[in-house]
Amino acid sequence: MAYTLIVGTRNWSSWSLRPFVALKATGVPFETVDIRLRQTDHPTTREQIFKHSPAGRVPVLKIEENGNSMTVWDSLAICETLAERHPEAELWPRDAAARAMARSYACEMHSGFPDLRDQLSMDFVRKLALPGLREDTKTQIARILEAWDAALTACQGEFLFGKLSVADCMYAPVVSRFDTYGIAVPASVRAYMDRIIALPAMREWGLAAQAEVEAGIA
Ligand SMILES: N[C@@H](CCC(=O)N[C@@H](CS)C(=O)NCC(=O)O)C(=O)O
Repeated sequence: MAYTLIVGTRNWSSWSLRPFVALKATGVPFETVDIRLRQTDHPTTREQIFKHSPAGRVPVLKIEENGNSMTVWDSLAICETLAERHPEAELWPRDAAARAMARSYACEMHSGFPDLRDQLSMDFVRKLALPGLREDTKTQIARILEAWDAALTACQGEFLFGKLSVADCMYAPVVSRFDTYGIAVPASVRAYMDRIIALPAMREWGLAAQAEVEAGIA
């Protein structure tokens, strides 16, 4: 069995970061293929991504197994597939009620917060000035802080649902964004953010993102 994760420019690709953190949590070795986003010269970003996925977006996970090749695209589909294939990693909580809640958190992130994404785009290694926020962006930030606080208070664990789960993976880029733009957060949330930032997967991602910045491609 061999995994290859196709990711976008590390400094920017918030969607790619999610399954990277999940894949690291499984402990299974994997290769990465980096595709430069926002590349308009030949070959364009789109052309490169289409070599790997019919959806034309990263992340993409390729699984080679028993002579067969399988392609999974979309961050949440990849995280779900990893959770199913590696139950020992407990990427979803064991308890059914907690699992339903963690799924709600992951899906709320996956399908929501458009203004936050638009105004506070991920720039993994930089610290940037907070732009003037729209009311919708402020509401979305408040909702995320409320959701994190509720889960951390209920579970009293290191991560949203105790052990690192897909919910944390889905929110890892939001942690990075809050850090980049210096969003004011309560102490309990700050401690949670620091634990996410300290994950080896985040550090490894950060080194690759830093290299991109130094190379002038991000
Ligand atoms: N909902 C998708 C979104 C994926 C997505 O939008 N990826 C961006 C990069 S972060 C992309 O591939 N953009 C293609 C491009 O820039 O041409 C997911 O969860 O994976």
